[in-house]
Parts: sequence; structure tokens; C-alpha cells
Amino acid sequence: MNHPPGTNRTLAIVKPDAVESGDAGRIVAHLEAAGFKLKAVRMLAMTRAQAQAFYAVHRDRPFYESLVSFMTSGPCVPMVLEAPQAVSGLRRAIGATDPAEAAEGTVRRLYAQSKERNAVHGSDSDENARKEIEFFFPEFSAGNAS
Ligand code: 3AN
Repeated sequence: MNHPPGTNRTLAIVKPDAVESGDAGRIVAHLEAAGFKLKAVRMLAMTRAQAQAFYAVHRDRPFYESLVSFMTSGPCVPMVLEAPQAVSGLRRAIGATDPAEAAEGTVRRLYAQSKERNAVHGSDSDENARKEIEFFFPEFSAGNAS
């Protein structure tokens, strides 16, 4: 799908902890207010196989099993966001992995409970953004290059 020059796309996920606590709408609104345009959104309960595949890069980390259990503990809300420098902008807006280290005003500072239950995911590179968008939104597979 085409998008305006100078903008690109990234993937955010409102994780199960934030859906459960009723903060999903506030998090989407926070990201929109931060300048991201919502291009696609869905809600799903990830299967174990999906969560394992999504976090395959972490499969050797000690927190992997726990992360997969957490991510399959309830529905999550993946979304495609568009903005100039979308990937770095989203990482800045969500804050550090550990909410205790996240800057004031970031989504994780406001809504996350712990390093694992940290409310949101944001793609960490343009390449991963493309893969992760395609993972949840196969209709975006063509023309997502930034
Ligand atoms: P980020 O989400 O900030 O990119 P990653 O990619 O290092 O962080 O980690 C992916 C996910 O794994 C995190 N969002 C978090 O839920 C979980 N995680 C990362 N580090 C830890 C940890 N030390 N203990 C528990 N869970 C963790």
C-alpha cells in the first residue's frame, strides 16, 4: 500500500496486561496524540505458536517461556502506525523496556507494571517493522518499504 513520502510505518501491540486493565483505548489515543496515524488495528488472542513465532529471536532468553505465557494470557491489540521516522518515534513514545527506567510521559511509564508486563510492543527496526506488520496484517505485505 502506498503512503506519503517521508513517512513510514511501524507495528505497535497493546499487550494483554493493558487490554485487561482497560487502558487499550487510552494507549491508542496517546499514540495518536503523539503524531501517529492509525492505519490498521485488530484484536486477537495469540496462540502459543503465534507468540513463539513472534518472539522467536528471544527463544534462548531465560524469560522466553514466561513471555509466551504472558502474551497468550488474553487478547492483544496489534496496530500499524504511520509517521515520519515511525520506528524510532514509537520507541521514544513507549519508553524503556523496564517501566521503572522509562521516561516521564511515555506509555510504559504511564501504563506498564513490570519489564515483562510492559503494556506495549514497538518494532525495533524498519526491517522488523515490515516483518511484524506482515505477521499480523498480511494485506500490508506489498509496498511497505519506507
Ligand atoms: P522491547 O519490547 O523494549 O523491545 P525486548 O525486545 O528486549 O524489549 O523484549 C521483548 C519483550 O520481552 C519485552 N517487551 C518484555 O515483555 C519481555 N522482556 C524483555 N526483557 C525481559 C526481562 N528481563 N524479564 C522479563 N521479560 C522481559
